[in-house]
Amino acid sequence: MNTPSQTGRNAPDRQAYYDRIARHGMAPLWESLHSLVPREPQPRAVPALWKYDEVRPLVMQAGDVISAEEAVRRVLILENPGLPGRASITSTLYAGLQLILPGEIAPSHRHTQSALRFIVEGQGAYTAVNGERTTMRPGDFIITPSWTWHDHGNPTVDEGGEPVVWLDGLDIPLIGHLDAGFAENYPEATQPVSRNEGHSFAAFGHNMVPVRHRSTDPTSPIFSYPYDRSREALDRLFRQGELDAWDGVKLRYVNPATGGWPMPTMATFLQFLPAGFAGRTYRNTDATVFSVVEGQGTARIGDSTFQYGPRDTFVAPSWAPVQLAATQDAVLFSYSDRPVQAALNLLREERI
Ligand code: GTQ
Repeated sequence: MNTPSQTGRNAPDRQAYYDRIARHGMAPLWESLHSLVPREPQPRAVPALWKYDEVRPLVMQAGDVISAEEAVRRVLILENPGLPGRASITSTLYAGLQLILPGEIAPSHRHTQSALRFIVEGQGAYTAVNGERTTMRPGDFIITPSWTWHDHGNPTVDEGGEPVVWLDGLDIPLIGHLDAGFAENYPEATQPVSRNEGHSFAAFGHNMVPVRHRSTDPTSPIFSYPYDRSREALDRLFRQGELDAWDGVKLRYVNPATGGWPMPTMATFLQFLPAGFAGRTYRNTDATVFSVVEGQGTARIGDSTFQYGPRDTFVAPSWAPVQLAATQDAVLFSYSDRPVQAALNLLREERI
Protein backbone atom coordinates (compact mmCIF):
# COMPACT_ATOMS: atom_id res chain seq x y z
CA MET A 1 0.00 0.00 0.00
CA ASN A 2 1.27 3.43 -0.82
CA THR A 3 1.75 5.82 2.02
CA PRO A 4 1.04 9.49 1.39
CA SER A 5 4.71 10.35 1.89
CA GLN A 6 5.70 7.93 -0.87
CA THR A 7 3.15 9.19 -3.36
CA GLY A 8 2.56 12.77 -2.36
CA ARG A 9 -1.15 12.00 -2.22
CA ASN A 10 -1.95 13.70 1.04
CA ALA A 11 -4.01 16.84 1.10
CA PRO A 12 -1.36 19.36 2.20
CA ASP A 13 0.93 18.14 -0.56
CA ARG A 14 -1.87 18.50 -3.03
CA GLN A 15 -2.59 22.05 -2.02
CA ALA A 16 1.08 22.97 -2.25
CA TYR A 17 1.16 21.38 -5.68
CA TYR A 18 -1.96 23.30 -6.77
CA ASP A 19 -0.34 26.50 -5.55
CA ARG A 20 2.79 25.67 -7.52
CA ILE A 21 0.99 25.02 -10.79
CA ALA A 22 -1.25 28.07 -10.30
CA ARG A 23 1.84 30.24 -10.56
CA HIS A 24 2.24 28.86 -14.07
CA GLY A 25 -1.34 29.51 -15.14
CA MET A 26 -2.47 25.93 -14.64
CA ALA A 27 -5.12 24.21 -12.59
CA PRO A 28 -6.02 20.57 -11.83
CA LEU A 29 -8.91 19.42 -13.97
CA TRP A 30 -9.79 16.63 -11.56
CA GLU A 31 -10.94 19.11 -8.92
CA SER A 32 -13.57 20.58 -11.25
CA LEU A 33 -14.32 17.91 -13.82
CA HIS A 34 -17.79 17.15 -12.47
CA SER A 35 -18.95 20.74 -12.58
CA LEU A 36 -17.25 21.46 -15.92
CA VAL A 37 -18.86 18.45 -17.55
CA PRO A 38 -22.07 17.97 -15.54
CA ARG A 39 -24.30 14.96 -16.01
CA GLU A 40 -27.05 17.41 -16.87
CA PRO A 41 -27.37 21.22 -16.98
CA GLN A 42 -26.64 22.90 -13.64
CA PRO A 43 -27.89 26.44 -14.31
CA ARG A 44 -27.11 29.14 -11.82
CA ALA A 45 -30.33 30.86 -12.90
CA VAL A 46 -33.29 30.03 -10.70
CA PRO A 47 -37.04 30.14 -11.38
CA ALA A 48 -38.26 33.68 -10.73
CA LEU A 49 -41.38 35.81 -11.11
CA TRP A 50 -41.81 39.58 -11.38
CA LYS A 51 -45.39 40.58 -10.51
CA TYR A 52 -46.30 43.58 -12.63
CA ASP A 53 -48.45 45.09 -9.88
CA GLU A 54 -45.37 45.20 -7.66
CA VAL A 55 -42.84 46.46 -10.18
CA ARG A 56 -45.05 48.91 -12.10
CA PRO A 57 -44.82 51.74 -9.52
CA LEU A 58 -41.03 51.36 -9.54
CA VAL A 59 -40.89 51.43 -13.33
CA MET A 60 -43.00 54.61 -13.31
CA GLN A 61 -40.74 56.18 -10.64
CA ALA A 62 -37.82 55.75 -13.04
CA GLY A 63 -39.58 58.44 -15.07
CA ASP A 64 -39.03 60.89 -12.17
CA VAL A 65 -35.43 59.87 -11.67
CA ILE A 66 -34.09 60.28 -15.20
CA SER A 67 -35.25 61.28 -18.68
CA ALA A 68 -35.19 58.80 -21.54
CA GLU A 69 -32.76 61.07 -23.37
CA GLU A 70 -30.28 61.14 -20.48
CA ALA A 71 -30.66 57.44 -19.71
CA VAL A 72 -30.42 56.57 -23.44
CA ARG A 73 -32.49 53.52 -22.52
CA ARG A 74 -34.53 53.92 -19.33
CA VAL A 75 -34.86 50.32 -18.33
CA LEU A 76 -35.12 48.33 -15.12
CA ILE A 77 -33.16 45.15 -15.68
CA LEU A 78 -34.92 41.96 -14.56
CA GLU A 79 -31.98 40.23 -12.98
CA ASN A 80 -32.17 36.56 -12.11
CA PRO A 81 -31.58 36.14 -8.34
CA GLY A 82 -29.18 33.28 -9.18
CA LEU A 83 -27.09 35.56 -11.41
CA PRO A 84 -26.59 38.68 -9.27
CA GLY A 85 -24.78 41.60 -10.87
CA ARG A 86 -24.75 40.02 -14.31
CA ALA A 87 -27.69 41.78 -15.95
CA SER A 88 -28.96 38.37 -16.94
CA ILE A 89 -32.32 36.64 -16.61
CA THR A 90 -30.76 33.41 -17.90
CA SER A 91 -27.12 32.60 -18.57
CA THR A 92 -27.48 33.83 -22.17
CA LEU A 93 -30.39 36.26 -22.12
CA TYR A 94 -31.21 39.67 -20.79
CA ALA A 95 -34.64 41.07 -19.88
CA GLY A 96 -35.70 44.55 -18.84
CA LEU A 97 -38.76 46.75 -18.58
CA GLN A 98 -38.34 49.92 -20.61
CA LEU A 99 -40.41 53.05 -19.97
CA ILE A 100 -40.97 55.84 -22.45
CA LEU A 101 -43.12 58.78 -21.44
CA PRO A 102 -45.12 61.05 -23.75
CA GLY A 103 -42.90 63.39 -25.73
CA GLU A 104 -39.72 61.44 -25.05
CA ILE A 105 -37.14 60.03 -27.42
CA ALA A 106 -34.70 57.20 -26.74
CA PRO A 107 -31.89 58.20 -29.13
CA SER A 108 -30.80 56.15 -32.10
CA HIS A 109 -27.97 53.66 -31.83
CA ARG A 110 -27.04 50.22 -33.04
CA HIS A 111 -25.25 47.23 -31.60
CA THR A 112 -24.43 43.67 -32.46
CA GLN A 113 -26.76 42.45 -29.73
CA SER A 114 -30.19 41.55 -31.09
CA ALA A 115 -33.24 42.93 -29.30
CA LEU A 116 -36.90 42.10 -29.11
CA ARG A 117 -39.66 44.25 -27.65
CA PHE A 118 -42.85 42.84 -26.26
CA ILE A 119 -45.33 45.60 -25.47
CA VAL A 120 -46.66 45.30 -21.93
CA GLU A 121 -48.63 48.50 -21.26
CA GLY A 122 -49.76 51.58 -23.16
CA GLN A 123 -49.80 52.31 -26.85
CA GLY A 124 -48.83 54.83 -29.46
CA ALA A 125 -45.07 54.89 -28.92
CA TYR A 126 -42.94 53.81 -31.85
CA THR A 127 -39.73 51.99 -32.59
CA ALA A 128 -37.88 52.93 -35.76
CA VAL A 129 -35.77 50.23 -37.42
CA ASN A 130 -34.03 50.64 -40.75
CA GLY A 131 -35.90 53.84 -41.58
CA GLU A 132 -39.35 52.46 -40.81
CA ARG A 133 -41.44 53.28 -37.75
CA THR A 134 -43.72 50.78 -36.08
CA THR A 135 -46.43 51.88 -33.66
CA MET A 136 -46.59 49.82 -30.48
CA ARG A 137 -49.72 48.19 -29.09
CA PRO A 138 -49.95 45.81 -26.12
CA GLY A 139 -48.99 42.27 -27.10
CA ASP A 140 -47.13 43.31 -30.24
CA PHE A 141 -43.77 41.63 -30.78
CA ILE A 142 -41.19 43.90 -32.43
CA ILE A 143 -37.63 43.07 -33.41
CA THR A 144 -34.47 45.13 -33.55
CA PRO A 145 -32.00 42.91 -35.41
CA SER A 146 -28.27 42.99 -34.83
CA TRP A 147 -26.55 46.16 -36.12
CA THR A 148 -29.74 47.95 -37.18
CA TRP A 149 -30.20 51.58 -36.16
CA HIS A 150 -33.07 51.93 -33.74
CA ASP A 151 -34.67 54.71 -31.77
CA HIS A 152 -37.86 54.79 -29.76
CA GLY A 153 -40.23 57.73 -29.38
CA ASN A 154 -43.59 58.64 -27.96
CA PRO A 155 -46.05 61.37 -29.06
CA THR A 156 -46.65 64.25 -26.65
CA VAL A 157 -49.66 64.25 -24.33
CA ASP A 158 -51.35 66.75 -26.68
CA GLU A 159 -50.84 64.31 -29.51
CA GLY A 160 -52.39 61.54 -27.42
CA GLY A 161 -49.20 60.06 -26.01
CA GLU A 162 -49.31 57.94 -22.86
CA PRO A 163 -46.64 56.10 -20.86
CA VAL A 164 -45.57 52.95 -22.67
CA VAL A 165 -43.77 50.02 -21.06
CA TRP A 166 -42.32 47.10 -22.92
CA LEU A 167 -40.26 44.05 -22.14
CA ASP A 168 -36.83 44.20 -23.74
CA GLY A 169 -35.29 40.82 -24.54
CA LEU A 170 -31.69 40.86 -25.70
CA ASP A 171 -28.88 38.35 -26.16
CA ILE A 172 -26.50 40.60 -24.17
CA PRO A 173 -25.00 37.83 -21.96
CA LEU A 174 -24.54 35.51 -24.95
CA ILE A 175 -22.75 38.18 -26.98
CA GLY A 176 -20.71 38.96 -23.86
CA HIS A 177 -19.58 35.32 -23.57
CA LEU A 178 -18.59 35.48 -27.23
CA ASP A 179 -16.85 38.85 -26.84
CA ALA A 180 -18.56 39.96 -30.02
CA GLY A 181 -20.14 43.20 -28.84
CA PHE A 182 -19.87 46.41 -30.84
CA ALA A 183 -22.05 49.51 -30.59
CA GLU A 184 -22.26 53.03 -31.96
CA ASN A 185 -24.49 56.05 -31.66
CA TYR A 186 -26.30 57.63 -34.58
CA PRO A 187 -25.16 61.23 -35.09
CA GLU A 188 -28.68 62.49 -34.43
CA ALA A 189 -31.34 61.55 -31.88
CA THR A 190 -33.60 59.99 -34.48
CA GLN A 191 -32.82 58.28 -37.74
CA PRO A 192 -34.50 59.59 -40.89
CA VAL A 193 -37.78 57.95 -41.80
CA SER A 194 -37.39 56.57 -45.31
CA ARG A 195 -40.37 54.24 -45.60
CA ASN A 196 -44.00 54.49 -44.60
CA GLU A 197 -45.23 52.56 -41.62
CA GLY A 198 -46.52 49.16 -42.66
CA HIS A 199 -44.17 48.79 -45.63
CA SER A 200 -42.36 45.69 -44.41
CA PHE A 201 -45.58 44.10 -43.21
CA ALA A 202 -47.23 44.69 -46.59
CA ALA A 203 -44.26 43.16 -48.38
CA PHE A 204 -43.70 40.17 -46.09
CA GLY A 205 -46.61 39.86 -43.65
CA HIS A 206 -49.26 38.21 -45.81
CA ASN A 207 -47.78 34.85 -46.81
CA MET A 208 -46.21 36.54 -49.84
CA VAL A 209 -42.83 38.07 -50.59
CA PRO A 210 -41.77 40.52 -53.30
CA VAL A 211 -41.37 38.57 -56.52
CA ARG A 212 -37.61 38.94 -56.86
CA HIS A 213 -36.86 38.61 -53.17
CA ARG A 214 -33.96 36.20 -52.81
CA SER A 215 -32.47 36.98 -49.45
CA THR A 216 -31.41 34.16 -47.19
CA ASP A 217 -30.87 36.70 -44.44
CA PRO A 218 -31.33 34.96 -41.09
CA THR A 219 -33.09 38.11 -39.86
CA SER A 220 -36.79 38.63 -40.51
CA PRO A 221 -37.78 41.43 -42.91
CA ILE A 222 -40.83 42.04 -40.67
CA PHE A 223 -40.19 44.31 -37.71
CA SER A 224 -43.56 44.00 -36.02
CA TYR A 225 -45.76 40.99 -35.42
CA PRO A 226 -49.08 42.50 -34.35
CA TYR A 227 -50.86 40.85 -31.46
CA ASP A 228 -54.32 40.78 -33.03
CA ARG A 229 -53.09 38.55 -35.86
CA SER A 230 -51.24 36.11 -33.62
CA ARG A 231 -54.07 36.03 -31.09
CA GLU A 232 -56.60 35.24 -33.77
CA ALA A 233 -54.50 32.36 -35.04
CA LEU A 234 -54.34 30.82 -31.56
CA ASP A 235 -58.05 31.31 -31.08
CA ARG A 236 -58.95 29.59 -34.35
CA LEU A 237 -56.65 26.69 -33.72
CA PHE A 238 -58.08 26.21 -30.26
CA ARG A 239 -61.64 26.21 -31.61
CA GLN A 240 -60.55 23.54 -34.05
CA GLY A 241 -59.30 21.30 -31.26
CA GLU A 242 -55.57 21.89 -31.59
CA LEU A 243 -54.75 21.54 -27.88
CA ASP A 244 -51.42 20.03 -26.92
CA ALA A 245 -51.31 18.43 -23.46
CA TRP A 246 -48.03 20.17 -22.62
CA ASP A 247 -48.19 23.47 -24.50
CA GLY A 248 -51.87 24.29 -25.01
CA VAL A 249 -51.96 25.95 -28.43
CA LYS A 250 -48.43 27.16 -29.11
CA LEU A 251 -47.00 28.82 -32.21
CA ARG A 252 -43.56 30.15 -32.92
CA TYR A 253 -42.89 33.42 -34.70
CA VAL A 254 -41.09 33.10 -38.05
CA ASN A 255 -38.95 34.89 -40.51
CA PRO A 256 -41.54 34.67 -43.32
CA ALA A 257 -38.85 34.67 -46.00
CA THR A 258 -37.06 31.59 -44.70
CA GLY A 259 -39.36 29.86 -42.23
CA GLY A 260 -36.58 30.25 -39.67
CA TRP A 261 -36.56 32.28 -36.50
CA PRO A 262 -37.15 36.03 -36.56
CA MET A 263 -33.56 36.60 -35.43
CA PRO A 264 -30.61 34.19 -35.33
CA THR A 265 -30.12 34.18 -31.58
CA MET A 266 -33.60 34.32 -30.06
CA ALA A 267 -36.74 32.25 -30.56
CA THR A 268 -40.14 33.69 -29.71
CA PHE A 269 -43.44 31.96 -29.06
CA LEU A 270 -47.06 32.74 -28.28
CA GLN A 271 -49.33 30.21 -26.62
CA PHE A 272 -52.93 29.95 -25.49
CA LEU A 273 -53.96 28.01 -22.39
CA PRO A 274 -57.75 27.69 -22.03
CA ALA A 275 -59.40 28.15 -18.62
CA GLY A 276 -59.05 24.90 -16.70
CA PHE A 277 -55.96 23.78 -18.65
CA ALA A 278 -53.54 21.76 -16.52
CA GLY A 279 -50.49 21.16 -18.68
CA ARG A 280 -48.24 18.13 -18.41
CA THR A 281 -44.63 18.55 -17.36
CA TYR A 282 -41.83 19.21 -19.85
CA ARG A 283 -38.29 20.43 -19.74
CA ASN A 284 -36.03 22.00 -22.34
CA THR A 285 -32.40 22.97 -22.40
CA ASP A 286 -33.35 26.46 -23.59
CA ALA A 287 -34.12 28.54 -20.53
CA THR A 288 -37.23 30.56 -21.30
CA VAL A 289 -38.59 33.97 -20.33
CA PHE A 290 -42.39 34.35 -20.27
CA SER A 291 -44.49 37.50 -20.43
CA VAL A 292 -48.17 37.09 -19.59
CA VAL A 293 -50.52 38.93 -21.93
CA GLU A 294 -53.92 37.78 -20.73
CA GLY A 295 -55.43 35.55 -18.10
CA GLN A 296 -54.29 33.89 -14.92
CA GLY A 297 -52.93 30.61 -13.78
CA THR A 298 -50.10 28.71 -12.21
CA ALA A 299 -46.59 28.02 -13.45
CA ARG A 300 -44.69 25.27 -11.66
CA ILE A 301 -41.03 25.55 -12.44
CA GLY A 302 -38.61 23.28 -10.62
CA ASP A 303 -39.48 23.58 -6.93
CA SER A 304 -41.28 26.92 -7.36
CA THR A 305 -44.97 27.55 -7.89
CA PHE A 306 -45.95 30.94 -9.28
CA GLN A 307 -49.41 32.48 -9.60
CA TYR A 308 -49.20 34.53 -12.76
CA GLY A 309 -51.46 37.29 -14.04
CA PRO A 310 -51.49 39.84 -16.85
CA ARG A 311 -48.16 41.63 -17.54
CA ASP A 312 -46.15 39.45 -15.15
CA THR A 313 -42.77 38.14 -16.25
CA PHE A 314 -41.35 34.79 -15.17
CA VAL A 315 -38.40 32.64 -16.14
CA ALA A 316 -37.77 28.91 -16.40
CA PRO A 317 -34.08 27.89 -16.19
CA SER A 318 -32.57 25.29 -18.47
CA TRP A 319 -33.77 21.74 -17.83
CA ALA A 320 -36.09 22.73 -14.97
CA PRO A 321 -39.40 20.85 -15.15
CA VAL A 322 -42.18 23.22 -16.24
CA GLN A 323 -45.91 22.75 -15.82
CA LEU A 324 -48.30 25.45 -17.00
CA ALA A 325 -51.90 25.73 -15.90
CA ALA A 326 -54.63 28.33 -16.42
CA THR A 327 -57.63 29.28 -14.30
CA GLN A 328 -58.75 31.83 -16.92
CA ASP A 329 -58.04 31.79 -20.66
CA ALA A 330 -54.38 32.78 -20.75
CA VAL A 331 -51.96 33.94 -23.42
CA LEU A 332 -48.22 33.72 -22.81
CA PHE A 333 -45.44 35.20 -24.90
CA SER A 334 -42.01 33.65 -24.43
CA TYR A 335 -38.45 33.80 -25.73
CA SER A 336 -35.33 31.69 -25.45
CA ASP A 337 -31.95 31.02 -27.07
CA ARG A 338 -33.36 28.01 -28.95
CA PRO A 339 -31.97 29.00 -32.38
CA VAL A 340 -28.46 28.94 -30.96
CA GLN A 341 -28.92 25.59 -29.27
CA ALA A 342 -30.59 24.13 -32.36
CA ALA A 343 -27.82 25.38 -34.65
CA LEU A 344 -25.20 23.82 -32.38
CA ASN A 345 -27.14 20.57 -32.16
CA LEU A 346 -27.54 21.01 -28.40
CA LEU A 347 -31.28 21.43 -28.00
CA ARG A 348 -32.92 18.76 -25.90
CA GLU A 349 -36.56 18.53 -24.99
CA GLU A 350 -38.31 16.06 -22.76
CA ARG A 351 -42.06 15.75 -22.52
CA ILE A 352 -42.85 13.87 -19.35
O1 GTQ B 1 -33.43 49.53 -26.73
O2 GTQ B 1 -31.46 49.49 -27.58
O3 GTQ B 1 -33.02 47.06 -22.48
O4 GTQ B 1 -29.47 48.70 -26.24
C1 GTQ B 1 -30.80 47.22 -23.21
C2 GTQ B 1 -29.90 47.64 -24.18
C3 GTQ B 1 -32.58 48.12 -24.51
C4 GTQ B 1 -32.23 49.22 -26.68
C5 GTQ B 1 -32.13 47.47 -23.40
C6 GTQ B 1 -30.35 48.29 -25.30
C7 GTQ B 1 -31.71 48.53 -25.46
